[in-house]
Amino acid sequence: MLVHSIPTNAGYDFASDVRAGLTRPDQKELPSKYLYDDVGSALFEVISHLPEYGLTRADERLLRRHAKEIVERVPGPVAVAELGSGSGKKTRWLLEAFCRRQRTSYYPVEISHAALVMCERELSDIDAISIVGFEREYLDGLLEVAAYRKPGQHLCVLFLGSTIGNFDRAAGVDFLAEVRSILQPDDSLLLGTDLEKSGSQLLQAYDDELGVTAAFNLNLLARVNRELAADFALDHFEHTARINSEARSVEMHLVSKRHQVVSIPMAEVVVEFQEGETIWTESSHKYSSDEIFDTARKAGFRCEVQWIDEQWPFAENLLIAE
Ligand code: AVJ
Repeated sequence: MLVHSIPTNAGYDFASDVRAGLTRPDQKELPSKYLYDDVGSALFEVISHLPEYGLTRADERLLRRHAKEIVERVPGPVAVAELGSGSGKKTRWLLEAFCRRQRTSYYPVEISHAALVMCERELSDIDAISIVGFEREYLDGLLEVAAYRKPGQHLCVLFLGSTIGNFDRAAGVDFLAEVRSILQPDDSLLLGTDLEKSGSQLLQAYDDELGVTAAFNLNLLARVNRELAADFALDHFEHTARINSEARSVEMHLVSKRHQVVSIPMAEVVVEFQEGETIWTESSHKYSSDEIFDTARKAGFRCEVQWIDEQWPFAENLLIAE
């Protein structure tokens, strides 16, 4: 066992993204990737245990139940990269199966330092594993991982938890095509996708009774306060979840409860909010099981196998690079 971490080289600029998002003429927005600072990652971890939010448990069930078969279907020998490892808990079943087949290098790519540390700690006891974590954005991290590839070694990329859903459908295809461009034929991508379900089930999942998702969403404003010296009054904003039936997504917004002016010194901007105006912070697109075959093809993969959970509509899709 070896655990090693490559620290951040922050390839993003929080201040300019906040400024750009909050000065848009129509719908104000903040990019959802900023939900995951250390506090936000910890809150998401709690969300994944909520009874209303079945997504993570479905993902885990599928990986646990089918780990052996998934690994048998992945062209080897492989190094395993994971985009957004989170705590690493659900990856255990897969990595144990990989490590039973061969000694395996695992490269988690994760923007949250705390999540990366947790994941390394969680998985370091697996026999025949070596872990090198990259504190990077997905594509930057994957490019570095690909540079570590040994001759004859395939890459298997894990993109679990339906993070793909945060992109709209077209951007999702573009992202997968970018991943594909870093890969070689017969490399693989295990893609987790949340499937379509009823509006009421989605609204409960994204606006839970305890208010954890509300805290997760509001933490984004708290983060702007902490890191950019802003003066958002959190109790003047309210979390809400909305169904977008045209996009087949559920959206999170922060609603301004009154007319207000907020200054964000380190983004060099002052922002005015009307009563009822919202900041759009996340979209979570839901897929039909069929369209994933088409999505894969458009991005230069073929979807070889799909495993679907019976309790909570969710699919694990094994994509092979063509
Ligand atoms: C981690 C992106 C899959 O979209 O369901 C959970 C994040 N947002 N509750 C999702 C989230 C609100 C989650 N993903």
